[in-house]
Amino acid sequence: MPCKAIFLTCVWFVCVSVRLQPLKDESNKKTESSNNEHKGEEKLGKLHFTLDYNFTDNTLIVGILQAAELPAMDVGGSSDPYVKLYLLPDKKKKFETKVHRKTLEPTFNETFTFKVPYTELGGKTLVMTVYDFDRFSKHDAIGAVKIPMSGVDFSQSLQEWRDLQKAEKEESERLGDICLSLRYVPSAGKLTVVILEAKNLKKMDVGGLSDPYAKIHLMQNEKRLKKKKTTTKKHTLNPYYNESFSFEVACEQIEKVQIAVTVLDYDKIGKNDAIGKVLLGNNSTGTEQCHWEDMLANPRRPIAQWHSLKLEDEINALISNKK
Ligand SMILES: *[C@@H]1O[C@H](CO)[C@@H](O)[C@H](O)[C@H]1NC(C)=O
Ligand SMILES: *[C@@H]1O[C@H](CO)[C@@H](O)[C@H](O)[C@H]1NC(C)=O
Ligand SMILES: *[C@@H]1O[C@H](CO)[C@@H](O)[C@H](O)[C@H]1NC(C)=O
Ligand SMILES: *[C@@H]1O[C@H](CO)[C@@H](O)[C@H](O)[C@H]1NC(C)=O
Ligand SMILES: *[C@@H]1O[C@H](CO)[C@@H](O)[C@H](O)[C@H]1NC(C)=O
Ligand SMILES: [Ca+2]
Ligand SMILES: [Ca+2]
Repeated sequence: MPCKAIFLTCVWFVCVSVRLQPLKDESNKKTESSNNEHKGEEKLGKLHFTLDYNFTDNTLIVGILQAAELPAMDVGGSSDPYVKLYLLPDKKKKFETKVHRKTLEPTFNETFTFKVPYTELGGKTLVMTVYDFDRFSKHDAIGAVKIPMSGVDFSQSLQEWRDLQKAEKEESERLGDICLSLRYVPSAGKLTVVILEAKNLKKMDVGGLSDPYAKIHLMQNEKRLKKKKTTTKKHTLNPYYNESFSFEVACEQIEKVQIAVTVLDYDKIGKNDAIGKVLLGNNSTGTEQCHWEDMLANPRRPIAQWHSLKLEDEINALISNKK
């Protein structure tokens, strides 16, 4: 491992170590209180949602209204909740709400639409998971509500509060995480992307490793304007890059552009496979949107953040839901 003495990655380590201590205390407290109740049930808060089925255009409409009594996941006694939802067994088509900063009682008030024939609906399970957003580490799942569609009466619309249950471990299909920093200098019209590092990348090669590199596209209206790429790191799932790329983006243009970062596995023979992607900027969603907004709100300052890599169709589904 190379020395990671640069400022940006330092911030990450500091934050994580500051976070871990109080979190431990918190979980100790939780165990005590649940022992006292002698129910063995953790209080994870609750979620208010609606369910409707539109028989004309065969869509399941899920309204994520609000959450309440969420546990504090961060130092300072708060959380930054957002909700991810999908219809099992299809995990590729996922939706997510906006992140709400520093609150245990978020009002989301967003609706999401799954296209699914009524005859197939019975075999599916709606999963709504509340996460705590964290800039410098993996996001913690607070809890989830799972609803088998076979048990729902769709002759009328359903509106309900449900207690969050302990969420299952992150799906095994994880593609990995990438840490990058964004910096925008409006006066110079300069956008700088630093690809810092990636970790826990998916194994793409027979030997159980990958040869990752990242491609960075500046895009507008789905058109690629500029392309850059990092060096390739051989035989690793945790590459360290610290490579910087600058793009000229005028002030009037910055609200309209996107940065797509794709991590690929280099192969000597054949096509290089994409491992996963993140999309920042116009039309981005969830934590990516959060990062971009922070960059715009802090001109001249590099803002680093971890992101989970996503599949191309997952991103497209998230975007098409936003329009
Ligand atoms: C990361 O890149 C910056 C800018 O090029 C450089 O100043 C710094 O020394 C690098 N850090 C490491 C650990 O390579
Ligand atoms: C179902 O969808 C159709 C087509 O989008 C729309 O016209 C209709 O109002 C919807 N029905 C309900 C009950 O929302
Ligand atoms: C939720 O959204 C609807 C429609 O966009 C709006 O009419 C309503 O006022 C919103 N409610 C809250 C509590 O924000
Ligand atoms: C944003 O999404 C809309 C609808 O999907 C699309 O028409 C538009 O081109 C997108 N904007 C950019 C900058 O990609
Ligand atoms: C994204 O770009 C479209 C036009 O391409 C614009 O209508 C929309 O407001 C932009 N969205 C944001 C969040 O800036
Ligand atoms: Ca947080
Ligand atoms: Ca390879």
